[in-house]
Amino acid sequence: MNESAILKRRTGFVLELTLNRPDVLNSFDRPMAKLLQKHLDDAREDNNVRALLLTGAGRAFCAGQDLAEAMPPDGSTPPPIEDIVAESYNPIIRKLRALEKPVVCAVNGVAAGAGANIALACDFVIASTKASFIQAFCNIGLIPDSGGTYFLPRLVGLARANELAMLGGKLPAEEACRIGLIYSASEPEELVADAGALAERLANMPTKALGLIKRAFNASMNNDLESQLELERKLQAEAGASEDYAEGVNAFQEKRKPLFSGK
Ligand code: T3D
Repeated sequence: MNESAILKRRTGFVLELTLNRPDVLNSFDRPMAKLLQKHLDDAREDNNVRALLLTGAGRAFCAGQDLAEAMPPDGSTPPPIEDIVAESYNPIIRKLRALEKPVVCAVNGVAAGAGANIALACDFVIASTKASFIQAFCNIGLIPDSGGTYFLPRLVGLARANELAMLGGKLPAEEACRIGLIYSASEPEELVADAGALAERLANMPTKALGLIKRAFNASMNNDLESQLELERKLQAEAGASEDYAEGVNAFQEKRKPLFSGK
């Protein structure tokens, strides 16, 4: 496994992962997809990681599937497309959504195909005003994968989802922000600082509660109100048993800033 395809850096409680194949706009081949899966597994297990920051090296965030792997130019037999989806992208999306820690995606440049949808599966997407989002799939005769058909209509409604998925155009970051597809847009020279500050802020919040919020929102996509109320009752019991809940209330009563441990 070529470990340099994703760079890893820890600052405080934030783990930063940088997609690092800039010559091919950080597109994913299978080893790189497996490496991201491994880093997500490690992040889940490491109690000192309380927020994840995902970004890309060079001028792009990620151009999705490496098309040279999907259809080798030398004419050799490509891996079955359904295997690529099942082994590369579906596990990444599942792991991102199941990770009970906040994930910030700093989209530094174009995010296309699976690259766009991996970003949208993160909890906060903050993009450079020079970045854009392209559901590039239909431009090459494919359908959105990596959760695109799930998240797009939920995030922006069917009309805009149809536009993005069926016309495959370039959506600039500020427009993506305006329609509610992403959290915010930053000037290019401010993106690193803005995304880092957001990740650091999240990493010092009550991690357990943030994780439970994520679990509740994941479930709410498919639940009716009654099921969701019941789930909230159970998850609130979990949150209420955390050390951070005790600290939060104590700090309030003592009129000081809380110091959350993530436990
Ligand atoms: O098996 C399966 O396919 C199933 C899985 C599907 C998941 C998917 O993600 S399907 C969608 C795959 N992605 C795309 O179709 C996007 C393809 N790329 C583009 O449309 C454009 O590159 C961009 C709009 C993203 C950026 O355009 P631009 O003009 O800024 O850059 P460029 O010149 O097109 O690309 C720069 C280099 O990156 C170029 O290489 P070169 O000529 O300098 O040697 C280009 O070939 C390479 N590159 C860009 N995207 C990919 C790629 N190489 C491999 N795979 C890519 N996806």
